[in-house]
Amino acid sequence: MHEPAIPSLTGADPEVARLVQAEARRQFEKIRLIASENYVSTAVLEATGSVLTNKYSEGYAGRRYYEGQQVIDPVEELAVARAKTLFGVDHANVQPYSGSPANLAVYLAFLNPGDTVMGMALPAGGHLTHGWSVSATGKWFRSVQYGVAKETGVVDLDQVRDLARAERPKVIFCGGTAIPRTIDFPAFAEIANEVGAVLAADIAHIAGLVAGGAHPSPVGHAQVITTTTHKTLRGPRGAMILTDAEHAKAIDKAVFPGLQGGPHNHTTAAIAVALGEASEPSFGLYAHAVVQNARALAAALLDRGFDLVSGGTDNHLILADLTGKGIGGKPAAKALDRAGIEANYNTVPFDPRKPFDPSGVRLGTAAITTRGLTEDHMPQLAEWIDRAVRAADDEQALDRIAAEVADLMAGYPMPGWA
Ligand code: DSN
Repeated sequence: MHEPAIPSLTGADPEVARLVQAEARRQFEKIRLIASENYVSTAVLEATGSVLTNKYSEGYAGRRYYEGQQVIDPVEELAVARAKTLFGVDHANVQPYSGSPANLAVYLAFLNPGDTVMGMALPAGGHLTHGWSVSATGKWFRSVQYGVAKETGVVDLDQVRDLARAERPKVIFCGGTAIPRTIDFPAFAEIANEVGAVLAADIAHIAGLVAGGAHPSPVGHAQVITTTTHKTLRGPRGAMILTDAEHAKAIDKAVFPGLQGGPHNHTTAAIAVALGEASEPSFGLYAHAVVQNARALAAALLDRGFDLVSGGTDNHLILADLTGKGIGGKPAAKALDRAGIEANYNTVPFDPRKPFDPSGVRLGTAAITTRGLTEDHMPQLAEWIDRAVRAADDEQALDRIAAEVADLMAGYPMPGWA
């Protein structure tokens, strides 16, 4: 049963309640390896579901366009203060609705349409909003894109430097959505300084690892840091922008009134709760365990002949190229899902296949670590993944794996399910 219980919803709208219960059960029974997902605490769920959703509060604390902010102002101030302390930054804006709006605020703050932005190409591991062609950021700005070296699968900083010197971008993005290795923030900062660009570090994937000391921090290197709050940071769906003092005002103006109306105050409260949780010593242990689990899973997959981009991982994320296994990423992800193992198909660098039918799957260990799985479970996970990929057309074999998976996960509690 969903926890907190949902008796009012069940009475008022049994159809929606049934779907919520079904999703809670699904999350409980599966091994969730989608690298951008996690399980929030029951406290975060309660804050998200609170009456704060009823309130409008355009503006910032002490400077709102609506009355009745006696409670909302301290909520937002608390979230801001916790973000500043946790990450050690001068300024935090906790209002962006999610990661893409947070990144758009960087464009609005520091670029005019047609100006040059540089980011990591989507197929190399970047994000749509780092200037990829189909995104507004690639259509309305002059975007130049860097990638990874073919031999190593890791970002080619010489290429980044050469491109930056030639193209003189006003903003450089580092970070992305499918980067299994440590991001070298000091090296990016050196390049950005040389060409006079603002360095924006998008740490959406690794924010929890940074907060927990399991990945180097971009603070002191990137003037602007964007992040979602719901991946390794384990908060509600939302985002933040962290800046130094110099870039604070431009970012605040870009978020509101530049891009957004009223902030989602129930989300702001839940972000504050998650930031409080991430300040506890136990969160540092969690962040390190996420990385240990990813390393152990990568090693077990390599033992089973999987080809991993960059040869492994330094963080929570693994990108497997399934070409050698004779299956595309999409049929593999569908087979894994039927086998109770949730992942997403993903392009790999230099992928000869199309983005909607690419060669890879992306795996992450943030959610299973929250459930309590350890390095000792990773060989078993790799065995199930291998079996599922081999038996992709055999529904009975996949269902047998799903039953084994559900059996294991039944022993590991899930916040949100009782
Ligand atoms: N959808 C996010 C992810 O899965 O990484 C990025 O937008």
